[in-house]
Amino acid sequence: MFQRAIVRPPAANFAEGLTTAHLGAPDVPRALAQHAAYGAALERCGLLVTRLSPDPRYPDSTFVEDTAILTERGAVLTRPGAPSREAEAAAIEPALRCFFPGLPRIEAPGSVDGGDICEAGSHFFIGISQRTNAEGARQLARHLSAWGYTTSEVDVRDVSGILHLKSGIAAIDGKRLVLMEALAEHPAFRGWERIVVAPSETYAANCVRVNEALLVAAGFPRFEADARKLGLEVIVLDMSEFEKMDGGLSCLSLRF
Ligand code: CIR
Repeated sequence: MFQRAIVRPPAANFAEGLTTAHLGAPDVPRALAQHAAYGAALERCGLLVTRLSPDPRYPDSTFVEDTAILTERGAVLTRPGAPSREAEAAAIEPALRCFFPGLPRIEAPGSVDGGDICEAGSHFFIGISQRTNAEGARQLARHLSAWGYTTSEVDVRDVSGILHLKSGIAAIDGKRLVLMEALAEHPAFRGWERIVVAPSETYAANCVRVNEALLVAAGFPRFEADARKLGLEVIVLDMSEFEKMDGGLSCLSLRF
């Protein structure tokens, strides 16, 4: 069960962030409205939501998920892999220290983006991507193993159309995974119950289980129908302005 979340609304210069999406520039007022609805959805799931101030020093800083890995047994501050985002970890550190006094960090030359880390029960899938490198994965695995978690790596560098591992997968719980089609047969997921997302709906694979609810992106009817069979409350959220900046539902919060 999650009790809290940390979010950071987008700053006025959100459109200056990194993107490969070619979907046009985000509309900031609209992004703020979508972000507010997202925060309200987390509250509806029972979470106490901390809203940090927008931080125009880092246009991508609304994607707080990338800055830390939070678990029930401890937390790790990441070292985001994009140079323009590296300092976001230090910027969020004070907000995390209140809850996680022991907060080891990923050290250079390691890099980790939280979007590459998928917690599924007591197992963590660690994506190797353009942002998370082998050294970062090794450091993170060491921390997680010390806390009694198991880990495995999934190299997504050759999977087209995804920035992070979690752009293509999500865990419903410790048995069930949502997977984009290109990852459905990956050996790392053998033995897991798999809900496969149609290629036309890949963006929907980044859904978020929050207590008894599942947050899903609006506009993906096939996945939404599958989600409604899972026995969870399905909360549908418009993510259009964040999708333009390569962001998904999970990126917008740190949940713990
Ligand atoms: C970036 O390229 O870093 C941001 N524009 C998007 C980050 C999305 N984060 C995530 O999927 N965890």
